[in-house]
Amino acid sequence: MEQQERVPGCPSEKETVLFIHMYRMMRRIRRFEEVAADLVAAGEVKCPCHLYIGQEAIAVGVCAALEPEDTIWGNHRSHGHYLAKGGDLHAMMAEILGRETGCAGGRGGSMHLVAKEVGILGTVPIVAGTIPLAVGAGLAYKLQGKRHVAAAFFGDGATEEGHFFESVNLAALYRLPVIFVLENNLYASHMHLSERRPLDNLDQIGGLFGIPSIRLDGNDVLAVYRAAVEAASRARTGQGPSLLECRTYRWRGHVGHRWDEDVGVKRRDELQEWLDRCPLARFRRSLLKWGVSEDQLNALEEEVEKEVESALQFARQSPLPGPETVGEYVYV
Ligand SMILES: Cc1ncc(C[n+]2csc(CCOP(=O)(O)OP(=O)(O)O)c2C)c(N)n1
Ligand SMILES: [Mg+2]
Repeated sequence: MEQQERVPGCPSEKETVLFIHMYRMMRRIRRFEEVAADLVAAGEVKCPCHLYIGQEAIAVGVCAALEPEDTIWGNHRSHGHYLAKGGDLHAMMAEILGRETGCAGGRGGSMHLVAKEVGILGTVPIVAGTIPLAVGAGLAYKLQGKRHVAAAFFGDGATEEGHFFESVNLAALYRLPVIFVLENNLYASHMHLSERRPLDNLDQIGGLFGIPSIRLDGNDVLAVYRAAVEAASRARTGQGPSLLECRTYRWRGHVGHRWDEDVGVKRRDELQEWLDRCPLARFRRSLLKWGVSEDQLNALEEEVEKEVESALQFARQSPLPGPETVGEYVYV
């Protein structure tokens, strides 16, 4: 970074290094998703893909606050969670193309990502399905005396499942080291929050169980990061779980590459407003303001572009699982 006069509120050099890394992660997710959208449109990706574009700040903000040994759990829309926690880009590209080299051997597709070596213990499309699993991991850490944290990423729709409440209750009661990351993108499939709930008050859920529960601008990566640092620190010091309601917006359709402008009560009018609140553009502007050079960011973006191209080439050249392996992994 060039020597600049420090303006108040300007991050330290160490923070700037972290923030540039976070921007790279956001950019990697965005670019992966754009390429995945094109592959879906072209029919090259056969599995359903629920794109994370627009929500990048949440995965990146939370994962930047976690340690490598901490674990995360995701849902059907988890490409971003996987990359943010350090999952291998090539292995995810191969997975969505159903290749043997994929992170789940090409058998899981977009909705079943796993990378134990970096703490991604599973993404599962059963809505709310991994929330109790994160609580189970938290219970294990507590019983084993480990200082790890388990984070569950889930959508607003998942709060409509009963076991979400059972999970928060158990984690609160036993003060388990869990972070509940509620990504409120205002939609569950094609229904807006206002068509599903009488009140827009999901941030109050934690209060019912006596745990911190806050509403955040989920498009502000630093707001998410700071809240996650606090939640992780509480978890590690035996103070129990926290719930972060991160407000955001799903840019693309529920599943696939389209924009879904014809669904939901207000989506056609509100989409542009949310595009204008792009979490990447916003963070990029902040980095420039803090003295990071345009050249450095352009170079970083170019590197990410090449990485994603290389992942696609790798995936396309990888073999499909052989028919003789069809019975593998079916029975333990
Ligand atoms: C138990 C269960 N019920 C219904 C579905 C079908 N389904 C898949 S995604 C989804 C909506 C989830 O909405 P939300 O949790 O807000 O996540 P988002 O898609 O907005 O990221 C539904 C109903 C499912 N996969 N699992
Ligand atoms: Mg949702």
